[in-house]
Amino acid sequence: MNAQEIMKFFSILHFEKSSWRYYNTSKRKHKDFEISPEVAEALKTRKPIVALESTIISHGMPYPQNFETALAVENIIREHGSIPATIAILNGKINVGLTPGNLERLAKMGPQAIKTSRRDLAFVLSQGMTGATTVASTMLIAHMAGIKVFVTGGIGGVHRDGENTMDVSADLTELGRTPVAVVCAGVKSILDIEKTLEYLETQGVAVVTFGETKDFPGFFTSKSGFKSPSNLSSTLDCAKLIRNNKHDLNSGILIAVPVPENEAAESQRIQSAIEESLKGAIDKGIRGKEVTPYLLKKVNEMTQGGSLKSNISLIKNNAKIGSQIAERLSYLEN
Ligand code: PSU
Ligand code: MN
Repeated sequence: MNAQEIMKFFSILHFEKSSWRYYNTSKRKHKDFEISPEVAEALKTRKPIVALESTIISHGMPYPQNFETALAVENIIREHGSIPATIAILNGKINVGLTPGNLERLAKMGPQAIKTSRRDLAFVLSQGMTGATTVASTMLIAHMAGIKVFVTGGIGGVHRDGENTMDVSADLTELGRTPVAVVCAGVKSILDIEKTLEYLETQGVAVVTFGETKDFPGFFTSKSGFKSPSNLSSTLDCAKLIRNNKHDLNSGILIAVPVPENEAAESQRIQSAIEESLKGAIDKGIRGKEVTPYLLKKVNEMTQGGSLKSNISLIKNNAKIGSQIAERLSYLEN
């Protein structure tokens, strides 16, 4: 820190009672913001970094597959040139970059960790709780830490019957307001894919399909039957998109990578499991933040782990592509 930075640091400490303003203005210096040595070093030396969410670990997959996948995904990111930064809230502290021990702790906690979206952040932090971050809150924290690329499996969206329930994931509004590129496998048909794409347009989110086709992927299947506004077929082109977005706009980007054909789940079996689970959710009166985890769990049970297997392969594929995108972006920026 030079003298000017030190002055700024203390003036913020002195005048900013609200820790949120403090995060925004001084980013990495907050006492509740723990950055792992590996990620801190990568930020300092401008190495490519890929953010990862933690709700997928606690609420998206069962133990021990969630732990094994979290470790494997981090390694794939390293193998393809970037540094992984898994984000979570541990005992009221925002952590960027988790130790394997902490990844395991979250994996074992499962839904006992609080599913923490943007709305829940202040509560979880103020109560010193342990929270797993969703796409929305992971984007927000990644942006504060200076990370521009984020890899996950699938994002939240407009739920079926969302026009009546108004159940629209905060992931979509976050994409509209936070300049981070989210690499995912599209949107699951537990959601209304068409309305999700409409809502992303309303929010001004740049949506691209990675590859030769414009079809927006349907998570378990490479095609959802709905079109993306555009497609890009190289990781360098994705990096250029991120670079231009960053210069001119403040909104996010969604890069949808179709599941590799040989890993696609048996679509008929998954589709009927989804329909069945949706009925179950309505009958049981499952609402709000419980809906997505409930459906993921049920679909996995009903396909005897078939959906989980496909889920794991596609997130690994996303990790590879996302790491390459971050690497190309860093090449363009340095
Ligand atoms: N979709 C998945 N797996 C997941 C999620 C969604 O296929 O693990 C998680 C992500 O963390 C996402 C969140 O941000 O669920 C969305 O929840 P909601 O619909 O309540 O916003
Ligand atoms: Mn919701």
